[in-house]
Amino acid sequence: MAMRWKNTLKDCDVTDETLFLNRRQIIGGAAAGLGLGAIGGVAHAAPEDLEPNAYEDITRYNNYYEFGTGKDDPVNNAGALTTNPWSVKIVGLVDRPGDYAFEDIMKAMTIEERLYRLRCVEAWSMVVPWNGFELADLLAMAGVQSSAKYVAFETAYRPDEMPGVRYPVLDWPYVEGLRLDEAMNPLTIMATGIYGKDIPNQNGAPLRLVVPWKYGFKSIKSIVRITLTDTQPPTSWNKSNAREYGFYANVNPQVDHPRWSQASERLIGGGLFSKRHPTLMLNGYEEEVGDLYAGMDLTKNF
Ligand SMILES: Nc1nc2c(c(=O)[nH]1)N[C@H]1C(S)=C(S)[C@@H](COP(=O)(O)O)O[C@H]1N2
Ligand SMILES: [Mo]
Repeated sequence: MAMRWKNTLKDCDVTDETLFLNRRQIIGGAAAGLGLGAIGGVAHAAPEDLEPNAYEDITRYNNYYEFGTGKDDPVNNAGALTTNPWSVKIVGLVDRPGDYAFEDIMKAMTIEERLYRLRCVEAWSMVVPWNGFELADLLAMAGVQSSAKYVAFETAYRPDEMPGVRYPVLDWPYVEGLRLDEAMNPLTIMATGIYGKDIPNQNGAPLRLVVPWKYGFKSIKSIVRITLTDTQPPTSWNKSNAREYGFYANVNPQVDHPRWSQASERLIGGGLFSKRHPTLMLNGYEEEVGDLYAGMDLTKNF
C-alpha cells in the first residue's frame, strides 16, 4: 500500500520525510478532534495505509445521472453506451486543436495506478485504485496557449444510449470545469481503469476526470470535449443550483452544504461496523494542493 501511495505523489516531494510527518499529524489531529483517535479502522489511518474499496462497491454504487438517478441505475443501464470508437475533441486556446482518438491518446500516455479517496458531496466516500494518466500530459499533447486560464469538459450526450437524459434532471450534456492550475496539478488525472481493468461504463468509460480533493461531481465521466478558455466555464451542478454547488467544490469539512453537514462521511462498504468518518480538509490532499487556494475565502468560493 505504501508503494501505491508514493505513486500518487510521484511528481511531488515524496522523499521529503517531513511531508509524511506533517500528513500524519494533520490526519491524526483531525481524528482526535472528533474523539475518534483511539478507535480502530480507517478513520485516522494515514494515507499510506488507505484500503481500497472492493471492486464491487466501486462499480455497483455509482452516480451517473445520464443512466438514471438511482445508485444501481448506472450498473444496470450503462452497458448500452458505445465506447469504441471514441475520440476527444480538444479545442479552444490550444496549438493543435482536433479530434484525438482514444487509442492514440492511450499510446502516447503513461498509465499508472493512483489510489485516491473519492468524496461525494452527498457525504459518502470510497477509496479507488484508479489507472490513468495525468491530465497535464494530455493537455500538453494539444499544446496549451499562454492565454488559457480554465479547462472546460463535456460528457457524451446520447439520448439513444442514455435513458436518464430524457429527464431534465440536469441541463444536458453534463459539463464541468477547472482552473488551469488545478487541471495541471499532478494529482489531477484522467482515469481509464480501475483495479487494472478497463474502466467500466458506469464509472465513466472510456476516460473520465478524477480530481481527488474536490467533491465527486467535478470528476466528469465519459469525456468527449475539452475546451481551453480564458473565462470560467459553466458547470452542471452550479447551473442547477448555484446556492448549493459552487465552481470550486473543494472538499471542506468546515463549509456545510445548505441542507447537510460536510464534517463527516459514510465510507461505502463499511458493513455492520460502519461508522461515520471525519471528512478531511481538501479530502486529505491539503499538503499537495492547499497552495492553490492561498488567500481565498473558501466560504465564498465553495
Ligand atoms: N457525466 C457525469 N459525470 C459524473 C456524474 C454524472 O452524473 N454524470 N456524477 C458525478 C458524481 S456526483 C460523482 S460522486 C462521481 C461518481 O463516480 P463513480 O460512480 O465512479 O464513483 O461521478 C461524477 N461524474
Ligand atoms: Mo457526487
